[in-house]
Amino acid sequence: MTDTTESMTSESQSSENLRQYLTDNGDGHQILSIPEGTYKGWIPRILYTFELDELRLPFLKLLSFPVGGTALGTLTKMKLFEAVGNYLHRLPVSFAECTQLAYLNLEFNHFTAIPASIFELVNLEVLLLGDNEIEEIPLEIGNLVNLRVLNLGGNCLTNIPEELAQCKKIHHLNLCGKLYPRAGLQTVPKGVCGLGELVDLDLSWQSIQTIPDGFGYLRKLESLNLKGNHLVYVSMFIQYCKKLETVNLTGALRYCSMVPEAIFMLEGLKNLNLTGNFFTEIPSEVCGLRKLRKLSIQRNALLRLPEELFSLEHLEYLELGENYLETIPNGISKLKNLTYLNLEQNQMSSIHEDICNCRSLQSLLLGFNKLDSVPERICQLGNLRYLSLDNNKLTEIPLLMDRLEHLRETGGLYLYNNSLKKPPQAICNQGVIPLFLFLKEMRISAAKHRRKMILIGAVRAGKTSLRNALLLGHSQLTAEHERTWVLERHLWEPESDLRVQILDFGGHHIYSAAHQMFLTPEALHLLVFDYTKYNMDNYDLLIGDWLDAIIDRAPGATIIAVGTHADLCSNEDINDKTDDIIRKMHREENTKLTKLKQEIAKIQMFFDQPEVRESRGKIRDTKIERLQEKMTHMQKMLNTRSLMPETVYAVSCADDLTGIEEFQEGLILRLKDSEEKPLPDSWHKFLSEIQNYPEKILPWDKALNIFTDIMADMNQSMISLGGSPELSLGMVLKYLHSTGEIVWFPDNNKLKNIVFHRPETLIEMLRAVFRHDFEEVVNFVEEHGSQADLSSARFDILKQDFIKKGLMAYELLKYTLIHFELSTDALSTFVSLMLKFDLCYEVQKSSSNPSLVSSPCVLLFPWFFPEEVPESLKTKWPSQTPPNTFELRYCLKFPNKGPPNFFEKFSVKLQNHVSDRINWKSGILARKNLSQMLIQRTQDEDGDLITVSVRGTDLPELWGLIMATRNDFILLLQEWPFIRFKLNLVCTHCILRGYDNPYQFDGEVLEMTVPRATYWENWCRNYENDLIPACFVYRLDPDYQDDISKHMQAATEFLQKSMDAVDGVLGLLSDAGLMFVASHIGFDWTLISLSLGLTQAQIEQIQISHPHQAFHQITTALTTWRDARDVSDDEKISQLLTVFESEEIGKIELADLLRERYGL
Ligand SMILES: Nc1nc2c(ncn2[C@@H]2O[C@H](COP(=O)(O)OP(=O)(O)OP(=O)(O)O)[C@@H](O)[C@H]2O)c(=O)[nH]1
Ligand SMILES: [Mg+2]
Repeated sequence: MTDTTESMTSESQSSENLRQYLTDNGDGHQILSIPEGTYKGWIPRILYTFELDELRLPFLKLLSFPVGGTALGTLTKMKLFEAVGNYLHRLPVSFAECTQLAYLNLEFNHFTAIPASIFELVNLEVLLLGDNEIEEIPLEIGNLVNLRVLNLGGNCLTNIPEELAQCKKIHHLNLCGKLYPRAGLQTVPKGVCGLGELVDLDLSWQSIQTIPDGFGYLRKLESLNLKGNHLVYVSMFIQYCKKLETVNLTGALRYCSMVPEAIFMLEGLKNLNLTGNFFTEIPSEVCGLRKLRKLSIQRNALLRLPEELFSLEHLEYLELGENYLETIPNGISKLKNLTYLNLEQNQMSSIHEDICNCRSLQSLLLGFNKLDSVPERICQLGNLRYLSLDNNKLTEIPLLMDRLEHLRETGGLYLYNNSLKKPPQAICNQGVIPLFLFLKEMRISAAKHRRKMILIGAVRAGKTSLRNALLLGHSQLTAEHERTWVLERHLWEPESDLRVQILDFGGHHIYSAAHQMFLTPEALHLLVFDYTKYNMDNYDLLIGDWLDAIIDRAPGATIIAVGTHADLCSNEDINDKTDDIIRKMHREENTKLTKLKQEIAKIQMFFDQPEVRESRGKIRDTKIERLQEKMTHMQKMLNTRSLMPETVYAVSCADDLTGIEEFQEGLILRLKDSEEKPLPDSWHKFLSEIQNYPEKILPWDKALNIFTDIMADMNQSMISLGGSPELSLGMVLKYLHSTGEIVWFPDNNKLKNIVFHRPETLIEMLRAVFRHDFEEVVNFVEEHGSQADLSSARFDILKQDFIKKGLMAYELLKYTLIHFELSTDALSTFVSLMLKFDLCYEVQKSSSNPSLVSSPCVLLFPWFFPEEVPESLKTKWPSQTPPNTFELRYCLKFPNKGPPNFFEKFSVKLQNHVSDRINWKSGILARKNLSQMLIQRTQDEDGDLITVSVRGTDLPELWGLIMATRNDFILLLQEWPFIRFKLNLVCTHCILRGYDNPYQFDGEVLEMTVPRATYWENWCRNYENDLIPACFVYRLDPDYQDDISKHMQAATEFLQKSMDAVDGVLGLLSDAGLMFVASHIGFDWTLISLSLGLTQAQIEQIQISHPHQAFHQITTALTTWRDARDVSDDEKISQLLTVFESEEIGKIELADLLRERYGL
């Protein structure tokens, strides 16, 4: 009783245990999967009571299954049975009951024969009996007509019955033998040749000698493994196996002297393995395998490779190790898709340069050869992840090896067991990272050519994408939104002895102001444009203006033109555009040359005049001096012309990289066309030392210390340099600046004191200020604020001043650059730098901007003026000239386009003449005393137009403003000597009368003063009957005061006539009215002033303030009188008339005239 209970308990326990491995897949499907090794040699019998669909019993050391009542045969619903890796050698007869079984896996057991019960399982689709000890396949195999997969591999089969052919559905058949003892199939069995659905056939490790004709019946065969057979004959019928993609013949052809011809007829073949045979050659017929991707001929006796091999354009994987190859022939680069090439353990003493064009290569195995060198260009194989060069005879490796970036990540560079000297073997043995660092250092001192290369051109021309193509060797287009911000600097080393510092400028116009800091005549300039954007009308915008910018700043510079986006243009289009560009470049250059020569000849002619020749050098004449200066400047320009490019490189930076290779070759030639200049050891040492200097900016004194220490250390004299340490250092710095390694401006005494030993610092400083997103990015942080003496409230005010008006207070600048930790000196030098290059201007502190009065200095950045026209413009400057007001106006027209940044610079110069400015992007409204000034720029298809207008009652002052601004722009335009412009004075008469199309006088009129004793003329050609005051056309001559009152009389009279003059006292007491009065008064004005009540002291003050300007003195006296009296206007008038009519003054006529004119 107890026994039974116990056994029941243990049974229910083991049943519970077993159930944990039971799963139900949801649709009532029961699966029992007992994990490996759970039981050893047994399984609970309860198992046979389950209703199982699938049963998995792997590696449980099972010897057999029970027979009798509770046996395998009870699991009749079972569809899958797997008992891999046990010790089974038989199955119970009852297993035949499991007729629903479709999948049976008994691999890795001890069966010596296929159990008879299996042949009853006619629903079997997959039968896996691999790795047993089965010798025979009985005829009954033919019963299993539903079989699709049959694995009998790894047994000891001696013969295969023909009945196998009845299993017509088989598509995977494994009949491979064992390495030892070798199985005995001598030919491909007939039963196999009858399986028309066969896709995958493994017959490896048999003793097959023939592939019979019947093999051709296997039309669906894709993969065939015949490894380790003894083939002597392959039927030509194999070519009917058109789907065959993979054939493994490893060691199977040792009895063949040649690869059987039939193999090369397999047109669809993708993988062919011929490893381990004895071939000395690959037949040229290999070219028939047009789709081949993977070819292994490892461990043969190959002596050479046929050219035809390289016609296999799809080849990705080529394994040729352990042969007798002596070289890689030219042509291998035709294998564009090759990613793996193994040539280890051959006899190679050299490899053809052409290997360097196999750009897809990821693994290149060249170990165990006799190589004494590797091509320099191997460093172009940018995709390499594995490169073995160990066990060769290398004495040096290419110094640019570190360009193989991926090797750094994978560490897959092998150089052991060579005789390396450069770099030393010991360094190479240390691994990839130390080696790469060493190479970089070594190149700095070894480079023979150092150049700066500048990429310049319009916004989105393709500069950065071009730079990427050059630097990376493959396409990397920038994204739509990516713009270069100010500029970027990159080191490019296309060859180990050539170091190129690339400066890639952002094309945005705000940044173009910064270009000039970096352009140097020694640099090579790449002028980049986009072919798709070019049309015959925008030459200047895309090319001409940029060409000028280079020539202006870097006279004599080498210029190369590159058009990008060639992938988007037809050849015809490119040719047409190129012709047009070249023609225009040369035409414009020739025009400039002719003009220059003409100008020089003109000045020369002037100098050649006898009287000029006489006086030259004797008396100081500013005109002659100025002309002399001009001529020297022009001669210099003439002598330092850059050669215009003769060609335009058309390139695509997109994936196809069309034209890039040719462009790069041409570019390198140009970059190296100067004399070789290796860096002397001491200079190199100096460069490395300053590059390690920790501060952001290197002061001159510090540089000098470093330099003299090095020279002393190396025991070098400076005689051969400049003599003194200062001069020598100057030479070194100049050279390093011209090669782009550092930035240094020696021409300016203040700037000379700092060296930008890391040019990035300067770039970053410029970027800190010149940022389009200043408003969002620069915010207040307490800690920085206190360092820059800024409170949060003041920061806000100053920031607004900068964003809205372009005014940068010193404190804000300091705050913006706080991260650079600049000393006061360095900061002020940076300011000088920006001033020197016209990036900003210092403004006078003005009471009109009280928030900035306390700043030590204020800078104006016209590039940051707001876009919108101010609201107040309409009221402050009504479209019609107000009554009793003069208006003078001139226009400056640039037929194509104004010079870059001209308006901004002009705007800044204006600072000297006016106050109360309101600035916006395209205009300025300003004031001087009571005169107002409006400057506006407009653009249309005819070009750029700048209009300068002044309004007020003080005509001499208005003329003063006109002349001051005109002189400014004439001075500014000297920077662009070839710019075409037209200057016109707009007819004041037409303006004041409100005529629609005012007449325009030629700008030359501004060079003259008003003719003497001519007050009224009919000069306006639109209205020839109208008499107009002469002083509307020619400026009043400040040196000739006698006439002024007459001219003013004419001017004020004109005002009165042409407008509805304001009558009565108001009219007379207005500025214009008093000017009218003044124009009728002469030298007796002092007497009149005294009579009107001005003191002698006041009169003298007026005389001092306006020396030699009688008219001005009179009007000032009259307005002073008017403004000082605290009586009614009527009383003022009556006082004035009384004085005129007094006996002492005796100007009764004037009094009458005034009465009549103003209706008094
Ligand atoms: N299809 C094609 N697109 C190009 C090519 N070169 C440049 N691009 C595209 O043109 C746009 C501008 O290219 P970038 O290289 O950024 O031009 P950039 O001159 O550096 O522009 P900025 O730095 O803003 O002055 C990007 O969208 C690029 O992807 C080319 O050769 N072919
Ligand atoms: Mg760019």
